[in-house]
Amino acid sequence: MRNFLLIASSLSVLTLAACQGATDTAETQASYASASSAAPTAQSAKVDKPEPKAPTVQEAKEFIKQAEQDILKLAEHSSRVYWVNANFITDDTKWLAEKIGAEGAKQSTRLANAAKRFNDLDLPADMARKLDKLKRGSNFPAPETKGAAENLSKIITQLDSAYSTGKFEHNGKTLSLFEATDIIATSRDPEELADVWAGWRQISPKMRGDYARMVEIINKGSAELGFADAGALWRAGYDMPADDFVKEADRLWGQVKPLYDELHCYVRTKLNNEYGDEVVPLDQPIRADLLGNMWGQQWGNIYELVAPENAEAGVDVTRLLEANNKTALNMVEIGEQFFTSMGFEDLPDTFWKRSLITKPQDREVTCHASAWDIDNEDDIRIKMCTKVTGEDFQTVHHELGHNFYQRAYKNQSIIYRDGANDGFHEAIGDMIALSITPDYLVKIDLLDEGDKPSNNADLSLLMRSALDKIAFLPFGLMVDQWRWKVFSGEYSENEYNKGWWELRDKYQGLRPPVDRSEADFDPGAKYHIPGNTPYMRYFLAHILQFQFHKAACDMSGYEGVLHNCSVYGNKEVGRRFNAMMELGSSKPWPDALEAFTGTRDMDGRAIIEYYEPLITYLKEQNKGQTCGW
Ligand code: X8Z
Ligand code: ZN
Repeated sequence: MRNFLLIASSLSVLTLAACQGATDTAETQASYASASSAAPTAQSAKVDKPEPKAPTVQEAKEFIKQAEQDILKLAEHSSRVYWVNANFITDDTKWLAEKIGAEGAKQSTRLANAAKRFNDLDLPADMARKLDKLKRGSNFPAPETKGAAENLSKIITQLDSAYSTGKFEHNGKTLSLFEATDIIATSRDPEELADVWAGWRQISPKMRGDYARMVEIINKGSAELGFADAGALWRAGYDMPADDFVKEADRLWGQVKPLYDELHCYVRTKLNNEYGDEVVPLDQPIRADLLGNMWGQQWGNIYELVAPENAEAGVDVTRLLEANNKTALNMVEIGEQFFTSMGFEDLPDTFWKRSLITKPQDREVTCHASAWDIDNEDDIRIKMCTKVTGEDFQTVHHELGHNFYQRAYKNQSIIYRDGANDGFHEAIGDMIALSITPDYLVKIDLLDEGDKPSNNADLSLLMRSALDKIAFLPFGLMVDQWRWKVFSGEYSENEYNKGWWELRDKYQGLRPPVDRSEADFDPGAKYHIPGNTPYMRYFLAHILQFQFHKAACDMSGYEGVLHNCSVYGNKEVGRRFNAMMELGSSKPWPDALEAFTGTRDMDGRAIIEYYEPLITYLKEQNKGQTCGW
């Protein structure tokens, strides 16, 4: 399933994408044989019923070895199928993706169930960890019922392509998300914004029935794996009890929520100045279409509307890229150069030959950016419909982070070729992008020394960055709050949209620009819902990347303020970063975190330190305002 390859790296991804059909591999025969045709004991012979022999450590070892081989074998095949499907969406490539997805689903279910056989064995920690990962199956597990894997795979393929090929009419023109995104980013006409915002959401009502059926199937699959529902399965992937993870996410949100509240208050006031009381009433959630992003998840595109008054202008990376005639390809080259400056090896030639870097004109592709590891060796690639903008410059670094991580852990067992937790995978490239400071831009000749802003521009730089990173936090949190409630049945099929807006209101303080009802399915208009990618990872990544950045700056001996630190060219930081990355998921994530940062806890204090001057400024500006919604 394409979704499983979004970053082609999470184990669940690989087990589903990679696990081969349940029927006839040598491993299946071996494991079932030993379970069912063991020599009967004297007692069992009497009742003519063989008693299963208790499995041994040696058998567990052989089972794991065979599972690793099976996973690897299917991983490469399915990656190639998904790659072709995502790069040429046609009925035929959908058919191929459906088939291979079903095989993957069946194999991951088979391995998960077979691994349970060793539950009562006292095993070395590493073997127990591998079995535990196998027993969690995939994030979208199919039950063993005949035909379930095929049904699930068909729905997942269909949802993904419905999103990726979605189009709507606006002012007599047919728009895809690619064009609609630009209008939302640049238009300041509330009517036009509302129209395009609602237009894009016409693509998703037809997904609702499929989505509900998918929830039913994966809940059943999760129950067979021993989880209350698919949400419980997802929450179990963090080296701690699932309930503790919920508390952990709440704790982190509690650390950063005060920042978001200040930013929300400030931005609402500025938007009120621009659009007036009717469009932006000061005691209401903010209209979601006014924030420069189709989902109101990153607000950097409205920087001009909210720029701090009297502060020196910062750096506009879009303008710099344009002024220097940089192409999308150049942006990727610059991103690669950052990693190599830290001691990472060049990307392979195949990366440049096989990646998709700009949107093709002649066919349907999945434009949502992704990074791929095709052969679990060195055939790494990105797929992006890159625009020459500061926003996509960030995304390029984000995607390359996935690729460099994949390469760093390639010598681990296939079961461990994954992030320490999924938040780590999303944080690597973002951490690098935090080093794109004015000094760095001068070093790589994108910015003239004479145009470099002075320290008085810090506020502008921080505001631009906070509009993306702080604004993102509650969105990063609410997407899976919604899914968890859908999976648990708290939101039933006829409450999907109501539930979505309940959480958009609660966490983000946003409201829709036009009336919504259950005739809409707004969650389906966000890639990761039809694309079936868990989302909590991005919330965690937004905490972790600042922790990584602080640790990197500390170890480089840097002494200034965090937001001006760049670790460009620092080989020692690269070496230590790699030491964390090459672990993959072979150790519990606190071990990996400790290897790089020296601490075992995720912690929101680094992000607060980073934005410190901005927080002071926002608090001053918000004085006398009634904040909240
Ligand atoms: O989906 C992504 C990446 C691919 S893993 C482009 N991101 C999230 C999103 O676009 O919603 C990165 C930031 C959040
Ligand atoms: Zn990513």
